[in-house]
Amino acid sequence: MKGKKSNRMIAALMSASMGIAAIPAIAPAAVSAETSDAVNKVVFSTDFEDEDVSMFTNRGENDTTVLSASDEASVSGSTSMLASERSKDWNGPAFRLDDKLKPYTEYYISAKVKGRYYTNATFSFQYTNSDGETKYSNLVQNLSGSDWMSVENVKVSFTDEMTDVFVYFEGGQDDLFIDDFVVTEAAQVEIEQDIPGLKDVFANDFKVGTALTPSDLSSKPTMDIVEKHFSGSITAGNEMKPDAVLNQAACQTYFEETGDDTVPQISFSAAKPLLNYCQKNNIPVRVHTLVWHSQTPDWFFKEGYDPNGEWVSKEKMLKRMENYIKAYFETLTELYPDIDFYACDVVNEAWLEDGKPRQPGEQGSGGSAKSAWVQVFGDNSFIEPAFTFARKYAPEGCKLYYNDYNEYMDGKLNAIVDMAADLKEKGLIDGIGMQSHLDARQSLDAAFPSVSMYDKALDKYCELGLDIQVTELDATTPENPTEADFKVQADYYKGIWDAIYAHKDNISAVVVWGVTDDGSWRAKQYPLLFDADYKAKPAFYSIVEGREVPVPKVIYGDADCDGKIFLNDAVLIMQAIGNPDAYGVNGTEKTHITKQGKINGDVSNTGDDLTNADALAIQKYLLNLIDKLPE
Ligand code: 9MR
Repeated sequence: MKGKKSNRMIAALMSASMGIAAIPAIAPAAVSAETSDAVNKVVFSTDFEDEDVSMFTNRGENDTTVLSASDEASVSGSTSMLASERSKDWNGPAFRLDDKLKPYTEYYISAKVKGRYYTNATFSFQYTNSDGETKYSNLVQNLSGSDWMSVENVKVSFTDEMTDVFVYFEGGQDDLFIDDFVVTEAAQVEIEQDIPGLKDVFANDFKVGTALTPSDLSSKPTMDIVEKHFSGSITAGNEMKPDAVLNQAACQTYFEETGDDTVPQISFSAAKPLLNYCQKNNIPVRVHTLVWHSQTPDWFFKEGYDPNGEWVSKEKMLKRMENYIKAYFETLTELYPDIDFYACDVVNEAWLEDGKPRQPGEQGSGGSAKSAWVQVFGDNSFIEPAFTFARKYAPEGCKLYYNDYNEYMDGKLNAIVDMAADLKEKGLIDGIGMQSHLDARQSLDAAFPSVSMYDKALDKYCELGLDIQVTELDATTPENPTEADFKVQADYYKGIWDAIYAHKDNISAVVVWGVTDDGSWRAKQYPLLFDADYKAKPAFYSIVEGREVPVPKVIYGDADCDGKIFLNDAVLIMQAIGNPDAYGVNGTEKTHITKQGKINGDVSNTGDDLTNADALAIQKYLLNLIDKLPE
């Protein structure tokens, strides 16, 4: 110890007008350069001048990395941390977060990294989920060069369901030097509470929801926005798609043990954090998606579940499809009996813009348009069995949708309408999912589709007599948007939303594809209603302006809000009193009493809490002992 100055664990306050190159944790996405006036706090910092590397470890198992203080290279002072004797790419210095930091809190991590001669390092994140599985994601890739490289203010956060949460450097096998490692706790952001909740404005019209990925769950402001605006419906952004659900190793093991290769094995471990959230908060879920050409592994269609195997026969694939859909719904409803899985995208994106099926082939081969389903079936004849099996196995109340993008373009639109009319006649389909990935561009004239084109598509789908859901709404600006671009985006959103509203009698849900711009799959084009600072954008205001939050109509006695007064209203009140955890306003049962139900049910001594007298008054009313409610 050379008695040098240490600045570890200083809780110094530091103004956060610094440039934040913020990359969301877990699902590394867009980089946004945000500034904020809020005050951030340094919670851990070391420049290794005290030669203490004890807060870091190697990555365990058989990681051979040895960590030491070194004066061979440094950025500040004369000392850094050296990670030597690395024998695998994945070996490297790691810093544990969950034993020092708080869950559901945003942190920024900065550090400097350098190879002895040259390096191509990656800064990564890992955690263990509630099933004991370890998940990894790359936060910053291509830290390449021979000099010091920086990771700057990389956003990380974690939930209380995650354990053994680490950030670490990896890549190559050469020595790595690390210096100036700083963890900053982001100032707590309060979302705007003085604006109307989107879901409340349209409460009498349709559900309003969004898509989430597990990384959203650890961001408190994101989830505050979800609760206020989007808690009418949640779609998993990726975690309920075939590639997330199908388990290749389990499929192969089942095949080896039974000789049966038609019973695909599935797991919802990726979706669990999201589904746990929906269950806890009583949020209805859209199931997205069962049968799709994309995000579906090729091995699912191959002999022996082997990506290099032969394609299976259509007969075998039909059996796999049935067993997969059966297992999907059975597992889901067994794990989450209380979640309202109210809609399911049974088939996604099967028609091309010219109204033809996709080209046959492996998913990755020659562009994203190819479909292994078409490869095995020869054409789009896999659609009908998919709906047949979904109808057979979906839980009661789960409506079945065909879902697609560019759904307003003639060729595709006509193909969807023809297909849907046929499926409707056979009683197999309930609705159309209009993804609605739109482009506002730089003027209303340039926007694609135009509002009137979108409106006409709505007309066509409505004529089918099926339900419609807007399933993935977003509308892009040009890159590097100006104020004027956001204004165009707002006008465009208003036009589109007005068109949707005009068809509201046929529309049961409108789902926006993400919460804040920086989390969008099209982040560079800022397509959503809230910005990276969690503020409502002009597009948000354009939708709610001129609209009122409807005052719910009180129907005295109608505690279950089904529009009728019946004995089950009295029963629900008694359940809510007797078992509030299950049936109270925040209850876990699907049939718990709602806030409105509580108001409706308060029919004796109005103004007090629900009591047995309320249940009794309803019974007296039903027996004609009193002639009106409240008594
Ligand atoms: O939002 C999803 C994004 O995170 C994935 O990288 C992408 C990969 O296919 O899928 C996105 O969601 C898609 C949705 O499932 C179907 N319609 C198009 C959406 C945007 O690509």
